[in-house]
Amino acid sequence: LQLLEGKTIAVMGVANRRSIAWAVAESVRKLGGKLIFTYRSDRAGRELQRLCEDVFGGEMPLVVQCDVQNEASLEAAFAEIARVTDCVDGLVHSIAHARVEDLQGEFVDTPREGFDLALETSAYSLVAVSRAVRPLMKRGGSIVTMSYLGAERAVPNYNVMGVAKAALEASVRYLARDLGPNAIRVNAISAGPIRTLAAKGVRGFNDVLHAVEERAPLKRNVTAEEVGDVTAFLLSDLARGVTGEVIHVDGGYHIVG
Ligand code: 0WD
Repeated sequence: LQLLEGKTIAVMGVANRRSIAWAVAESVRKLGGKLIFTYRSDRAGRELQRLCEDVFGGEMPLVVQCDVQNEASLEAAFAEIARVTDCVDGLVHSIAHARVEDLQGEFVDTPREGFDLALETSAYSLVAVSRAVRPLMKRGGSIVTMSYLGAERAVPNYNVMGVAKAALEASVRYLARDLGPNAIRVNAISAGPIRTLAAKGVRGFNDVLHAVEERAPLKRNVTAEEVGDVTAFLLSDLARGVTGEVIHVDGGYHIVG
């Protein structure tokens, strides 16, 4: 089944092989999509280079640096993407950041700088990236971002990131409204907890994993591959009627009391 054949998909946010974004890339590749990657840190860039060499061998995808907190970096990255490909059909935003000290203790203590940083990197970045990719989505397109239950509920320790995810999910709805007339769909996946680099920053993450195993209808945690597959679905024409939506890929955890 080559659901993404003929489509070019830009994937942002691979830090290493455990990243959700890398699992998304694997799903896209299996379904015949052509990939473009963006990364922030030099370390992530080297990791990505290694991962791509393993998987793509001779046919290396375009890999560009893009720090979403830096307007010049964003502009340069999308200018480079525009030089190499005339059309982008999908974009995966798998980016978030907050200071470790703001992901523990009481939310009420979050200082202004920590709040601003989390919201800028994790929520505003989707707005900036959507604006940058819009002119490249000439045949319409699909934008997918990664959220978490902390957007809807006050989850222990998730704190400022929960507020950032709430802003992210609201941004999905407003972006869907703006870009819909251009046949560009915008959706989020609310993923269950997955052991990644970013997850290491959240206090009590193991307890969260255990709670899902115990209480989720599927009685287990989800994998990055499962998130990758639903992302691929949202990127594909099978989801052509879906926009402004948040799909939970969490083993059903959010529905139980
Ligand atoms: O349990 C989890 N792991 C869940 C993650 C559950 C539900 C949602 N998510 C979300 C995260 O909040 C995030 O939005 O999924 C997304 C991807 O997270 P991940 O795969 O868990 O984390 P990781 O592998 O650490 O990738 C996050 C990456 C950063 O890694 P580095 O080490 O380079 O900071 O986000 C990127 C970066 O690649 N990133 C940025 N990229 C560009 N510009 C920036 C930035 N300013 N900041 C962070």
